[in-house]
Amino acid sequence: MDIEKIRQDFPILGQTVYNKPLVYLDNAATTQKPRVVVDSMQELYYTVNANVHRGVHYLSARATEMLEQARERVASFIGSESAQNIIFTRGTTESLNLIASSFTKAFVKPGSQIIVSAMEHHSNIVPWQLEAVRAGAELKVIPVDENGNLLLDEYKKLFTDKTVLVSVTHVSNVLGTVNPVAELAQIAHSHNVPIVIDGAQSTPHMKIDVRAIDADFFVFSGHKMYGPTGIGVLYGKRELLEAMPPYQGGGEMIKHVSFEKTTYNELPYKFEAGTPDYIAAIALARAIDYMDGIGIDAIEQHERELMQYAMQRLSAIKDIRFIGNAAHRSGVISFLVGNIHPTDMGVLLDRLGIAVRTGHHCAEPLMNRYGIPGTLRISFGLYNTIQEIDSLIAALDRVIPMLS
Ligand code: C6P
Repeated sequence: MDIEKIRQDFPILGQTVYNKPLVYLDNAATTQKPRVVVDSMQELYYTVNANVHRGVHYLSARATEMLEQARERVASFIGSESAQNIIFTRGTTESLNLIASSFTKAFVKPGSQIIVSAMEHHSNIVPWQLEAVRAGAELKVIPVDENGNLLLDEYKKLFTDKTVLVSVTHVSNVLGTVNPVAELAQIAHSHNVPIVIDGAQSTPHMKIDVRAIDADFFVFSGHKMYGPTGIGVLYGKRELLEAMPPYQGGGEMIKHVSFEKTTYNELPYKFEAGTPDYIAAIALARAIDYMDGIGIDAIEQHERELMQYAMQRLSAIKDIRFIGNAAHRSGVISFLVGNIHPTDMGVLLDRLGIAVRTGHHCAEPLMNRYGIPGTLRISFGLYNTIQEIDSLIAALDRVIPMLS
């Protein structure tokens, strides 16, 4: 990978903040966008903008065709059996809310049990709580060990004849743990229970094959993988999506409407009420092309090297405590130093041009599990460099004595 050449594709990375070169290590929150993605959005607005699936005119037909090509592109990117299984949403959060709402209406009864894990993002906890309260269902939680691994034996024990669904993250946004999702799926399926995989933190970093995982649902956000904000994906198995009622009502999701009875459109349109963000969906396909152009394997290898180098340099810091030390990790490193508050460190690092994230990372139950208020988190993208890690270490060497 020619990182210097790649960095030229991301104009934002070339700037200085507080007169310091920007070192962007907050990629798990959102990634920067390459020119091809941003330019494609401008070009689409200038040349093909028209509402999709509605018009008889040239532009509408062209925009519709491009949206459907983008759906095909997303389908092939994650190994979906068909583009009909791909629903465009606003992001991971909306995808999870959609599943929670529609799946619950179809399959959850008073007393039903839904399994999540202790390392979930709030987006994979709160939608289930909202629905569980309404339906009289209960959440059960797979515990994590000290290193940030899911306890598989405990997971197996959580299943009862009331279990209706498992919903777990592929990669933890705090610990970086890559969960054994194919194994989790296989265990769920042995109890005839479907599984949702939150791919928000895996799709930017590794090859995804929803059929190899045998995921019943797989969700992710475009903005975390070099695509635009406001677009996300929900993959679902056909028989489940067919059995679930629509999430929102409105245009496009219907076949016929009368005041007596409405019938619904076929998949995937049944779940896409209203005008979709077709510009962002098409630009997401450009982001996928961009990642594929570099090669997902090359990205994974580069980020692995960054991770190893960062772990080696960070380990030399006195009183550092890593939160998350699983054998299989990706994308993020979370840590604390002595009893310095992570936010204080983050604010001072910012002044030195280093962008990191601090706090609970929308995973408060996980913070409680480790008895900490939050962490300082660095997270990698395909354009980060070894020199940037050196800059981070140099900055930490200045900041830590000031706060100790
Ligand atoms: N995590 C982070 O800095 P949205 O906001 O819908 O694109 O993604 C939500 C989400 C769901 N699951 C996981 C595992 C996530 O990491 C996120 C977003 C960001 O860690 C923002 S809190």
